[in-house]
Amino acid sequence: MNKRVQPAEVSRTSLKQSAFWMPYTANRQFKAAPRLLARAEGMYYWTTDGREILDGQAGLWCVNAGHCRPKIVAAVQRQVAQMDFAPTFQMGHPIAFEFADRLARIAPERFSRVFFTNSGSESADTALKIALAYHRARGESQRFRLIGRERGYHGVNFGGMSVGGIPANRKAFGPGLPGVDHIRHTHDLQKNAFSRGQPQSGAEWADDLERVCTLHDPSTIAAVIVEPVAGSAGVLVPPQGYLQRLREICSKHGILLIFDEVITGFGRLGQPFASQRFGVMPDLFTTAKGMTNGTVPMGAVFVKDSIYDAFMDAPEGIELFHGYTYSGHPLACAAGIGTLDTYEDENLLTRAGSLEKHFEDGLHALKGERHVIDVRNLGLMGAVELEARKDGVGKRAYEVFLKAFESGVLVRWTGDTLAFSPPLIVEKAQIDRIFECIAKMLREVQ
Ligand code: PXG
Ligand code: PLP
Repeated sequence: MNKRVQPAEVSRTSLKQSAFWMPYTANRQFKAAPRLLARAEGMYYWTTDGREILDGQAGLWCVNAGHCRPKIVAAVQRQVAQMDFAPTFQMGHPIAFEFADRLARIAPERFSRVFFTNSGSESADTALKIALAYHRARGESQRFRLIGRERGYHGVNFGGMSVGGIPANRKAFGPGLPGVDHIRHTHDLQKNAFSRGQPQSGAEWADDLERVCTLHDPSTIAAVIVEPVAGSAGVLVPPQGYLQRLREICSKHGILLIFDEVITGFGRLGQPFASQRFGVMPDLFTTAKGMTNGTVPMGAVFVKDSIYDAFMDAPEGIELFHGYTYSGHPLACAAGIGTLDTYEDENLLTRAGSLEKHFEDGLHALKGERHVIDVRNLGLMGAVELEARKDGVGKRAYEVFLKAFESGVLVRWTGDTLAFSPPLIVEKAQIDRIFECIAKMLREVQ
């Protein structure tokens, strides 16, 4: 597997002037000392200088079946040669219908309708718009408010940013959508540090939604959007009973509950979707990432039949004035079908369940290592929170990330939290290697 890769055309010196404005990256720092990946297969990347890197973050939480899987590669190759693009506005192509039907088959019962987008951000904005239009279609257009949660991440477009709750993602971009409010987050180190799986304490934090309902009058609220497990903010696992309570409050007030399953969807928690793992059903849920194994950008919003039906009750004509040029793109659909085939062949959508205990034990063995103030996990999602160093938040975790990469292990860092989400094909020995590497690096950093 460890074939040497020819260095790409970019050299270190030329990158300094490169035209590529990199997303969510310290551009000047990176271009001065780049980390370049050239090839991938299974659990591994190879850098441009031929070093093997164990992928502990499934690309960016998306490569759930591992890299360059044959059925996905072949499906995309076939499709690109057969039909590169076809419109889905007032036109169709069979593969988009086929993929939507395949998706509906693995979704929870009564979620048999799928709206295609091209990313998690577009899924979030699409779900919020469907929620508003649904209420209007039913004569409740006074429901215009959208409620998110502190520390939530719903992508970077204006809707998702507005309901999102990570300060750095919001502060430079003005007031965002009107009519948005936030409920409190569920992170409490004093009560729940080092919880294995769902923390015991904190179901009552869902009652913060009642506070927001009282403040605004619940009949003005269209929807509440939350990640079942918050990913970007550093793997925040919902306390036992929390999501159930959120569901009850939404149902009581006629508010739609949206789960953002962009990370939790497609097997990350040991079931196809988090709603199945928690036994709590939203009204809509958003997906992306693992839907095509990251191969071609795509996302989708799944809606309950009753929501779709409300639109179809309207007089003949376009029922929802929304859609993207690339909604249902043929290459993405081909990648998605190849992905579902791979997940099914290898039972990957439930495999996280069988590895969860091993992953949890390995991760929690980091308790007691220097700087570690919390360890959290569910399914194959895990995080280690470090004490921030005096010279700046995030500096210590960044150093661990750099050192781990130098020694051949790729993990994610966000603030002072290290996050772990290996592809669902990961073997136990590879899980051990990731955590052993992190333990070693924690001993080496200041
Ligand atoms: N919702 C959730 C819950 C996400 O995790 C998005 C929406 C947006 O998806 P797109 O495809 O527009 O990026 C995400 C994406 C990280 C990290 O470092 C997380 C995401 C993306 C990039 C980095 O944790 N999540
Ligand atoms: N901007 C312009 C000028 C357009 O014509 C379109 C689509 O036709 C868009 C933006 C939206 O692009 P997309 O459908 O790829 O999201």
